[in-house]
Amino acid sequence: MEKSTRERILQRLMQEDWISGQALAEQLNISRTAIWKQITALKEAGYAIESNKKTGYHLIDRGDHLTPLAIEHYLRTNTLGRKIFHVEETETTQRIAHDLAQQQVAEGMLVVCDYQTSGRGQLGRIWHETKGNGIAMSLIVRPDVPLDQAGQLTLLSGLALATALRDLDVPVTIKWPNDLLIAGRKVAGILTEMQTEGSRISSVIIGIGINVQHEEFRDVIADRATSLKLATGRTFQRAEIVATFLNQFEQMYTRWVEEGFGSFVQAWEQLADKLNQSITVRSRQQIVTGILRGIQADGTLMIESAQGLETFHSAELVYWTEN
Ligand code: BTX
Repeated sequence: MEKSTRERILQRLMQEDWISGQALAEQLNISRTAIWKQITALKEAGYAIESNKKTGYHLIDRGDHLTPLAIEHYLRTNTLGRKIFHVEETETTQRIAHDLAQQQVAEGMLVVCDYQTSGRGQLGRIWHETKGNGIAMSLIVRPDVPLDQAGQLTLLSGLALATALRDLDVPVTIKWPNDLLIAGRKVAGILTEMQTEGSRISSVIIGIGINVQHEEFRDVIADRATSLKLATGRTFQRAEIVATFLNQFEQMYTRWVEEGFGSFVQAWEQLADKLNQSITVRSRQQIVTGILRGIQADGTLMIESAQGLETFHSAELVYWTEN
């Protein structure tokens, strides 16, 4: 996607310590007045920029902006997230990603927004967001694997996100199949949805919601939610989290397409919440309580109950009563 003049100025400010208005004007082939107008707009958008008559402009603080430019700054991928569709506000990034996927956009396109007003969870549930605090993103992938393996992408994305957050010193665990927790509270959720063409996968939309800067939550989730800030006392750059996830996920995804999920089982189990502890599982057919023993090579959950070892392909671990 073409970078706007504003994004190009910001990019130059990120690359240089100080840069003069004259140099910017020459490099972007626009007038110094136009540069000055864009700098003013950037300041209004929350970027702290120092101006000096002699030395020009200096970016003091990048702020916590979830823009393509800010994400690219941390991105080390070849394909994933190299094209970003950014909107300030939308009902759900999943809808936009589904539409883009149908327009045949290439694998790796990321949809990201600053504020999602009607985020979707599983089974028609709601994913709550407050403006400017979280990350809501949807990644479009087109894996050439059999249909029945697509569900493993939920586990793989959870593993990549957990690994990325641990790289940022956040002690997350994974609640099978699609949630990330810190000390038993939900900090992130994953929703994967598939588009098919006959018996082929056309695309998988991996939707990820992460609570980052929240200091409180609305009543309905106050007993179960946490944010990176609440749990660690630190502030985070949301763009860095997005990019760190993509950097991690691209490596895992490439290996998964070639080799399958089996080689990720051990890493996944190391981060599994309640491994070897008692847990209740609810599937469409039954509710079972037993010991969580881990997952099989295809991602199926293993529970050791009074009946012996039981496996679950699609089910939910009961931590809270749903509302
Ligand atoms: P889930 O169905 O496992 O989780 C939804 C449940 O989690 C809710 O019923 C509620 O109890 C709780 N919950 C809702 N919001 C939050 C929150 N912010 N923090 C903690 N707990 C919460 C999880 O579904 C999958 C969520 C995916 C969200 C992403 S955001 C980007 C993409 N776009 C979109 O519309 N959905 C995905």
